[in-house]
Amino acid sequence: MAGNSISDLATIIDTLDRLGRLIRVKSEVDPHLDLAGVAARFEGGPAAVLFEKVRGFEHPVFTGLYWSRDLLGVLMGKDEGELPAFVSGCIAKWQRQPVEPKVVKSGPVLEVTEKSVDLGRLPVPVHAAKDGGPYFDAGVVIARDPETGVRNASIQRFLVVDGDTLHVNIDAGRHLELYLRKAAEKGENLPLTINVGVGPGLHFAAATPAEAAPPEADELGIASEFHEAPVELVAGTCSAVEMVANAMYALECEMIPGEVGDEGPFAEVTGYYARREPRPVVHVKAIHRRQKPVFQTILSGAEVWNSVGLLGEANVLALLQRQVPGVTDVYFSHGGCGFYHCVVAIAQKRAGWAKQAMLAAFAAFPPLKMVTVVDDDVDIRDPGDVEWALATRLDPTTGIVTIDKIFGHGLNPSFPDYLGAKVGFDATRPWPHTEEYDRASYKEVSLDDYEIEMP
Ligand SMILES: Cc1cc2nc3c(=O)[nH]c(=O)nc-3n(C[C@H](O)[C@H](O)[C@H](O)COP(=O)(O)O)c2cc1C
Ligand SMILES: [Mn+2]
Repeated sequence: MAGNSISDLATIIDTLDRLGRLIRVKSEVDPHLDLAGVAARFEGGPAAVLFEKVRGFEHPVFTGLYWSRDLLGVLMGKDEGELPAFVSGCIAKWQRQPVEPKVVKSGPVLEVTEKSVDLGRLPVPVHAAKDGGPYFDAGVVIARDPETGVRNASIQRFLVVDGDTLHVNIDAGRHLELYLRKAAEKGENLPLTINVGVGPGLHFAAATPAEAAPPEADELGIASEFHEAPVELVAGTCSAVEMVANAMYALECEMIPGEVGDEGPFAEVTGYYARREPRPVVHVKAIHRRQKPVFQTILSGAEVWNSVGLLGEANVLALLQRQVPGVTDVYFSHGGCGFYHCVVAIAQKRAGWAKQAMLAAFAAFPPLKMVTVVDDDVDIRDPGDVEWALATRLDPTTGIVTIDKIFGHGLNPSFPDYLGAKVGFDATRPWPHTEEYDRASYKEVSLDDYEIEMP
């Protein structure tokens, strides 16, 4: 398999184990609620979790690869603060000169093809008490534009309805929604594959927002940048849509435009349940897997904040650095569900640019609801420091911008039917700077120079 150490999930799990970053749950765990309950206890911590024995199933379940930036940084050989710039650098390289995916003859995912399709044999967990059932929520979806044939990658949640049927949640504006509409116009069905158990390169390619990866471009190529080698696919056996050659599992599926069934509720990234509503039906035609697969699942919290959020952050950073002089850093805070609140650091060059930064951030990532702009002496990853800037530098009479009746993210309950209001806070010092706003600080010292008795 071509690619570096982060291009394959089995290798990643071994690496985590070696680095002391893997928690192994040895006891048998019930995939119905208990597995997620145990995982939640480790959410955001320094290690991912492998559930070795899942009640009623042969194969293990893995979670937590994205729930800590520290863990992600260790895996990618970067400091966590360098991640947005690293990610946006990979996307920029792909935008300039894409390394196209390579279709290879075979791969680990084709080691076993199930004789019959039975989703009930896969260890798909039920996460939260009111969830509508077991969910695939970490699979990379590959589809082809029915007009142009261009491939798209995305992640969607899929509710298991029966042995060969899933119901899928496709948010407004997603490329899969566009493809389904185009298939309907042509009177065709839409084939797709769901690839479960891949590395962060493919996961990040799939989570790259539409603003950075337009539908004309095959965004699977983004994974090639992370893998430092062309991403490898294998041909589909049911359609012209490929599968990820080294995924743990790949499902070949088909959607019939117009066909809908109830999907939800699902404990979502917002901390609320997504409502049960009629959404598109997906028919599973074939299931392929490795000989010894590991099923990957994601608790919709920190793992999404650090994937959709990190990718959004990388895109906003790239755009702002092009358009707004002085922008030094961007962070999508976790209190803001990872992608509703963007904090921007700016080394001001002129008055008025903090508000330009707000507008540019909203345009670069439509799910954002709030943008807070601070000077570059504020730690944008520390909510206390951001609050300090708001408390001491924001002029509420001139520094708050609101925009009503604007498109936002439908999962956010304050955007019913994708419509709501947004707010920007200019918490920067007045320009030109005056002494009153200089931050007080103490001398940098080394405690090694002193003999200190601690209690
Ligand atoms: C774990 C995870 C779960 C996600 N679930 C959904 C989902 O259920 N529906 C959806 O439309 N987007 C979901 N997303 C977000 C999209 O995958 C993401 O915005 C992607 O960039 C969309 O791709 P597109 O621009 O090609 O449409 C999820 C992302 C992650 C990381
Ligand atoms: Mn896309």
